[in-house]
Order: sequence, then C-alpha cells, then structure tokens
Amino acid sequence: MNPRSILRRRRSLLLSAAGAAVVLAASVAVAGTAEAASTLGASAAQSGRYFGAAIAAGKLGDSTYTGILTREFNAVTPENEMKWDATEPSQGRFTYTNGDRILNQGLSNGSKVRGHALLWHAQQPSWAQSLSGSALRSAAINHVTQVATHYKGKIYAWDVVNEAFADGGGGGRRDSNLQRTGNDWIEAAFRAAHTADPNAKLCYNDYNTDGVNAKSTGVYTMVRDFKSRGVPIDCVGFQSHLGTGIPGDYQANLQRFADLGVDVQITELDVAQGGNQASIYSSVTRACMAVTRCTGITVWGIRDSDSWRTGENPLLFDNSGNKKAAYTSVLNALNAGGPTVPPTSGPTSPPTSSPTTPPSAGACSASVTLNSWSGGYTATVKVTAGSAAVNGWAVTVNLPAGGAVTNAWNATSTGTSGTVGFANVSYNGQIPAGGSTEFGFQGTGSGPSATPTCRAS
Ligand code: G2I
Repeated sequence: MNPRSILRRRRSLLLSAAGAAVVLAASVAVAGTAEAASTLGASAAQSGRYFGAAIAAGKLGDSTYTGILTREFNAVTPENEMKWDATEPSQGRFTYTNGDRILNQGLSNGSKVRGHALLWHAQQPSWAQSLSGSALRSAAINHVTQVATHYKGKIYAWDVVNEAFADGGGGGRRDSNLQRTGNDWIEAAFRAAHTADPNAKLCYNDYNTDGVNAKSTGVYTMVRDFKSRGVPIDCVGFQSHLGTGIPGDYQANLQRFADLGVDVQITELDVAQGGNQASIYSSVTRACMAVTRCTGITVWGIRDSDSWRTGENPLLFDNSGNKKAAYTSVLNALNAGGPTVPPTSGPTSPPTSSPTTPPSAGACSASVTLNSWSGGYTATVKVTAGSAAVNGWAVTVNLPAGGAVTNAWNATSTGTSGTVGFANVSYNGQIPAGGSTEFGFQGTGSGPSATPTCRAS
C-alpha cells in the first residue's frame, strides 16, 4: 500500500470509531500527515521531526552532494569539523573556519545544526592528549565554554560528551584521560555548555547503546542521576551504526530514556548493505516515529561513497547519488506518520532592539553558583534587578588567595585575582524590573565563598 492510501485508510478508521477517547488521542497523534511528502526532511517535518545528514566541509563544492543535501535534509551534523582537534588545534587558539562552513550551509538551507562533539576521548589535539589532572580538566571545560559560546544561539543540539561508556558487560565508564580527571567530568561539561549556550539542547551521545544492554543501562543510570540532581541534560543520542540486524528492543530502549524526561535522537545512522538493509532502516525510522520524544534522525553521510564504512555501502544514496531501496523504505515510514513532537523553543538570538524609553536606574543583586573540581571551577553569576529596571551593572567578586580568573563570558572582567570586577556587555546590560541575566567565569584554585556585590547604573 502506498503512503497516501495508508493515510486515507487511517483517516477512515478514525472516522468510523470517532467518539472513543482512545481514538481521539490517536487523531491528535496523526495530525499533520495529511499529504505524503516527497523528501526525507519534509516528510519528517510533518510530525515535527528533522531528518539530517552528517556532512563534510571538503565536499561542499560537489554539486551532486550539495544537490541531495539541500533537497532532502533539514538538519546537518559536521562529520569532523567541530571536534576538539579541528576547533582548538593548539591550546587557546580556536579555528572555526570549517565548522562555520557547515553551520552556514545548514542555516542558509533552513536546517537545524547538530553540534558534534565538544568532548570525546578520540580526535583530541595532541596538546590535550599530553595533559592530565586539573590542567586537562580546566582545558576541557574551557574548550566547552569557548566553542559553545562561539556557536551560541545557532546550534539546535550539542553532543556535549561522546562515547564515555565502556563496551562489554560492566556498564561503567570508559577509561580515558578525561575520565581520569574525575567521574564528574561529564556533568562539569554539561554545566559549562549550559552556561555558554542556555538554549541549545545538550545531549550525551554513544554507540552500542541501541538496545537494552549493560552499556545503555549505564548511560540510563547516569541520565536518571543527572535529571534527579538538576544537571542540565536535554537529550540522548543513539548513534545506531548497525550491521545486519537491529535489537528487538530498539524502540523500548528509546522509550525508557524518553520516560526519564529527555529527548532522544538517532544521531549517526548507517546500516550494512545486505538483504535486509531497507527493512532495518524502516524499523529504525518507525521506532523513532513511535516515540513522541524522538525528535529526529541523522544518517552518517549522504552517498555510500561518503561513508566512513568503506565497502559496506551503508547509506541511502548510491555512489552516483541515486536513491536506494533503503531511501524509499525510510520515506514511507516517515510518511506513515506518528505522534507529533511537541514544539519546543529552539535557539534564539540575543535581542537586537532596544526599548524606546531607556529604563531608569535601579538596584541589583548577584548570586553565584559554583561547579568545582580539584584545582578549579566554573562560576555562574545571576544578576537580578530590584523593583526598578537597570541600565547596566557591575559585579564585584572576592577570590580566595592563590586563585585567579582565567576567562569570562557574557561579561567583561577587570583584574584576575583578589577583588575582580565584571561588567555587562552590550546585549545584557538592560534588565527589566525583577528580571535577571547570567554571566560566567572560570578560575583556578577554589571559587568565591562570599556573595558578590552588584552595583546598577
Ligand atoms: O567512527 C564513526 C563515528 C563514530 N561516532 C563518532 C563520530 O564522530 C565518528 O565519525 C568518524 C568520522 O566519520 C570519520 O571521518 O570519526 C572518525 C574519527 O574517529 C573520522 O575519521 C577521521 C580519520 O580517522 C582521520 O584520519 C581523518 O583525518 O576523519 C578525518 C577527517 O577526514
């Protein structure tokens, strides 16, 4: 049966059973699937989802490649260009040229951009590989802060941490230089990313977590713990590099994570070519479509010749860019519909318009939240206006002896040790009466213990 007749049949079933509460719920669930769409992105969008591809900056000059990309996909992920080795090749020197090319390709096509990946044990620059302890922790958190700040407001979802769990039966963490800085490195990374870009969805991403197994249960336990303690995690990515089979509990596994209150996403899908490639692709797509909080699917490349899995032909388009049977099976599964993803607020840009009448000066207060580790910390400072709006603000923080501020975001800083001053930047000086804004800084040693003072202008 083609997708249109499936839809027609569904609608007539709904009409014939109208009145039953369970069917009313189902009629809401299939809203938006009135017409079968003819591209992956458009068909996914009918239920509020995206369908994306990992892309490479070096291929954007290939017109066959970009033709398929702009026609079919409404999300992109940089295959390598936003990784640590690409964005910070030497410590403190950031290069965003290729990452920005991916970003701009996506944004100019109206696509969501998934950021991949802020911290990972692989593809680290050599300078980071040679660090350890608090020097590595500080460098890693600074990396998260800088890169997430550079892309602030532009990224739909970040893979904040990639592949931190071990394979095998234990369900524990993978050994790595990052893990050896302390078990809290993952939550420190999520907190820093949230401070830098509060509107991006923050994901944990891994492979071999596609069914219910020891590794996925290890991730599940971490996510449950993060949610219970308020660590800012919004989503879990399931890479889904699949062979010739799919775990029978694939959908149930997605659902158990969704039930923790996070979005789930299929982030790096590819399937070995074989007799059942098309049906595995279809099963993955139907599983995502059946889970309300499964917000989208990304395939890890466009044509078979673009894949990292040389010789396995694992993608939806052949080497010449022709649609494969797997493509049609995915399109049909998307067009068959599913529960609609509730809209959430995506990244928003800082306000660009100023009020016509500047608010009069008032008082302000400041409070600080610390995320500390041995030898360093990040501080998030909340600046709150009193009963009148403020037009600009200055916050003073007293640091304990021996410590120093290494960098700040969403504020300018004066001094690095002892009494350190922070003042608003152009876009966060005006705070309405009772409103608040946040800035942050990173430091060595231990963080401030007293409440900062705030002066409004
Ligand atoms: O390994 C497949 C994926 C598993 N999950 C995380 C993903 O980030 C990872 O992607 C792959 C890329 O598809 C490859 O393109 O990550 C590999 C690195 O671990 C990427 O390969 C690297 C090569 O190893 C480098 O030699 C090469 O310089 O790609 C680089 C850029 O072409």
